[in-house]
Amino acid sequence: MHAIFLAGTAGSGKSLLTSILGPWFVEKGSSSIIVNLDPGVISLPYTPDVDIRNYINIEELMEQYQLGPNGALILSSDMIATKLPEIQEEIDSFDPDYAIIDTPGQLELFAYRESGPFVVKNLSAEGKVAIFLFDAALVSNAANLVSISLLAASIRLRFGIPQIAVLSKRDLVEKGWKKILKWSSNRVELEAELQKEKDSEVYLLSKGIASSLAKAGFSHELIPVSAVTNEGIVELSASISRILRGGEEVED
Ligand SMILES: Nc1nc2c(ncn2[C@@H]2O[C@H](COP(=O)(O)OP(=O)(O)OP(=O)(O)O)[C@@H](O)[C@H]2O)c(=O)[nH]1
Ligand SMILES: [Mg+2]
Repeated sequence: MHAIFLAGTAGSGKSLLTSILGPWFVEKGSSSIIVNLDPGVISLPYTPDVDIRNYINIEELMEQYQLGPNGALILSSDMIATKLPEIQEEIDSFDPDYAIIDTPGQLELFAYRESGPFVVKNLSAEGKVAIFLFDAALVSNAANLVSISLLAASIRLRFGIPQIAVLSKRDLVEKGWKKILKWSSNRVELEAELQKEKDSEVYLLSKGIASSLAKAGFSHELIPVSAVTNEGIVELSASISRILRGGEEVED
């Protein structure tokens, strides 16, 4: 079984992309299941095969520990790791080729407290990869692109597994996505764009971060994807296969 984690800022499109990827793998002849790791989610665009909400109930936590919604979200996030044995057993009972794992909307709770990285590192799977979603709506200017790249690098550090960078909601930036891809793949273009920044501190900081990420070998060549029109899914799945199966691609 290979594990594919979907991560990204709140609302970046993790759940919708999860709902597309699951059936996509099945259509291509692999078995896949969808795992929801978000204890706080109310409605999902898919029916999960494995659901953390069967183990953690936010409303019960609020009542039991007299917590407000934020306190309950933090506690529920910390509890995810304690449920790993049950989640693992459920996933293994399906014996799928791929487990597509949708992570909580509150990236900072999942990634920066101990629980999320524990689950990512300790889930037992043949191969693991994280898809990090760059929300097209958030990276339409160069300084923002750098700042989300920094977040992606930070998530790479926290999870400790290979990462694929996706420009999500590509259909929402019909004209702008090519520009974003150009910045993400060409440092000269990126720096030229950053130079237009009026705030000199923002300019210097983003230029320095972009340069450090490049020096560290952290490349974030973005794959533009739309979970509405399905554009980019073929490229994304090829990239997943390259990482997980060492180049042996899912039949197209
Ligand atoms: N146009 C368009 N809208 C999208 C796309 N992907 C997601 N959306 C919309 O963006 C909103 C958020 O999508 P979700 O899939 O719930 O995002 P998420 O990252 O799971 O959100 P949280 O779990 O709440 O952080 C929804 O209204 C989706 O319909 C896309 O590719 N194109
Ligand atoms: Mg979601």
